[in-house]
Amino acid sequence: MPGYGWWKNSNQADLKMKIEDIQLKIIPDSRGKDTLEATLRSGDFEASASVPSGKSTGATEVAVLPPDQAITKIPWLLSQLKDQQFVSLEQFDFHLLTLDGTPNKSSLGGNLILALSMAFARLLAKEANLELFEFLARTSGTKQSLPLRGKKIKMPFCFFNLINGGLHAENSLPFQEYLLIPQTKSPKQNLEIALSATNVLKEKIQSEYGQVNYGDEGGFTVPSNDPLKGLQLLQNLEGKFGLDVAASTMTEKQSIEFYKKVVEKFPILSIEDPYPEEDWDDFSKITAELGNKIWIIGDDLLTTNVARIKKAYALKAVNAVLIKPNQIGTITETIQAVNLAKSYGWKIVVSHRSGETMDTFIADLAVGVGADGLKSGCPLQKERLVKYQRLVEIEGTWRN
Ligand code: 2PG
Ligand code: MG
Repeated sequence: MPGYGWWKNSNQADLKMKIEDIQLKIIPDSRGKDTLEATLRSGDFEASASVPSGKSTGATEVAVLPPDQAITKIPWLLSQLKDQQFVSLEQFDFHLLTLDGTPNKSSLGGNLILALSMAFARLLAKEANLELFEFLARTSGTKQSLPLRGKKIKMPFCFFNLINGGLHAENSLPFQEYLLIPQTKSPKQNLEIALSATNVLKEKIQSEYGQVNYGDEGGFTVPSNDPLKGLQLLQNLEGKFGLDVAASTMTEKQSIEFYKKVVEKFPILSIEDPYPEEDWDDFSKITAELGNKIWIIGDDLLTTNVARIKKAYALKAVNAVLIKPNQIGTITETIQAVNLAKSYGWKIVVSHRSGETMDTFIADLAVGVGADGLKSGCPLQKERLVKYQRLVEIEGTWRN
């Protein structure tokens, strides 16, 4: 741990970083699908990052380049980046956007650009002798948590997706995610609660259905068409509940009356994507009806995109946003989306994707931007667990 004075000595304006090497590897994600891991080197510093991929993707997400094509871009990219001095993450990211030159990052690929952006953030953090979450806090200007060491850090609630449905599970419930959201302020305690909840659920599902199966995010699957079944199974577990309906992937639309009843009957904290992603009117209606009681979270609706977030604010379509760096493709733009949503007073939930890697960047991002939640699937799958464990590590090491 760096000693006293770490803050004063890590003035970002003093940092200058030259990229000397880029390595790009193809690695398998949690579904066994190819994805990218980038490593950047600058002087004595080296940093890596890998990117996830979604299955229930929003139509307005940035383009993804097949990993083998991304590899062919590296010699040219290196020739463009070498010998340039970068003084900030923002400068580096905007340089990549200029090199890409397309509105949806289709030339270099949002996945390649994001892997480089994340790795560069880690390089800058290393050079400044900061933990990644501290670097991200400073970069995003998260005032309430600066300086982070020696003060109480705001930790996000954990959104544990214990029951998987929709596109993430075969022969399963119509809604994509049934989340348990324990309400203690400690990620360590919340993780313990979620892990013991998985034992209870496993027994319940085993005795009711005679077998136990798992979905893409490591949660249980349940062979039922009844959208309420997942919530009934969560009943009596410790914490509030969340739903990700992922309505863009469904054929049938639920009525507002249905959602009102759900909120009356269960301890609901949040409902994500209750309607398909171009259904702005229905989003506005449900936020008017239920927004004073629960979080209406926009995921496919907003795709971490500042223009869509502005539209949602104008239409009062949500009161919370899901933040996924790979929907927009750079960490700088991700932070812009967070800061805009915060200026509207919305809740911020940082999220993984259904195809994940062992990278824990989003845990640092959630703490760094002072998010209200971190959604990272079911802790029974290692790619999900490591992100919750990183929160526990931050809590144990840096929080008073
Ligand atoms: C979601 C995500 C992550 P996907 O809809 O919120 O849980 O799924 O990555 O498949 O878009
Ligand atoms: Mg979603």
